[in-house]
Amino acid sequence: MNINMNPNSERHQSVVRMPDLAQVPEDLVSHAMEFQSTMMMYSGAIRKVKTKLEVLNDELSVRNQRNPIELIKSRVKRPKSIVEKLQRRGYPVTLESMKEHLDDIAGIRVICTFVDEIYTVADMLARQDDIRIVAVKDYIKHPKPNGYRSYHMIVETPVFFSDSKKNMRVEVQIRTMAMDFWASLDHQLKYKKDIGGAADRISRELKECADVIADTDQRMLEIRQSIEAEGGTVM
Ligand code: 0O2
Repeated sequence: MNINMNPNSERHQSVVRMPDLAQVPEDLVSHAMEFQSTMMMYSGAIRKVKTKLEVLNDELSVRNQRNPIELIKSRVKRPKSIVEKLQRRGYPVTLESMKEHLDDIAGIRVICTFVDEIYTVADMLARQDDIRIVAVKDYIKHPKPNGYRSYHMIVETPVFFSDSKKNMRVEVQIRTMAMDFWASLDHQLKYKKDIGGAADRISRELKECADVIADTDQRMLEIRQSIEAEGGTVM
């Protein structure tokens, strides 16, 4: 592509011309601000639930001499993903519709070392009195047909702002490192559209890998339990 770098040329001006903000319709500006403020609330909810998980991790690591949580990742869903998900499900693409229909705008992913710790962390979070469990999907006991494994909770918790208290929903996905490795690759591969006739074979291979990973997770847990039964500790 040939781009004219002369700043005085008409072509250059057309490339760099910025929108005149005074011309941007007022309702667009107010919608943008409303969207930004809603996203700020979801960020607040993430921070609150993430802190709870960090405190639990600290407590468990003192008690068991081991960190059950390897890593906590979080994100607010990107506007493009929000629009795509609403459209895919046939909902209107509005802020109200997003708040009503999507429970994973605020997302936290907790990576545990061993499978049993997933349930320990989930139970401890669920028992807190300012956490309401909206839904649970146990894709570990009931893996998806493609092999996806993870423990999903939608939780609702009050978050306090300057002049209001809002009950905010957060999706918490809890999984082992091995499950996370598999899910990340699976997610990336979903965007590779040009695999054509290899799609069936790749899905089959991914499913086989998911099963091997689940078996390895189980065996690692059993090894840890054998060490503990002998009076040892796993750091
Ligand atoms: P992204 O880009 O990760 O945010 P539901 O709420 O029950 O109507 P939903 O939202 O599909 O339906 O719920 P589900 O099944 O609990 O899945 C929610 C999220 O789990 C997905 O979000 C993914 O993050 C993850 N997930 C579910 N299934 C798979 C899978 O087969 N492979 C991988 N890699 N991840 C999966 P999004 O919005 O689909 O995507």
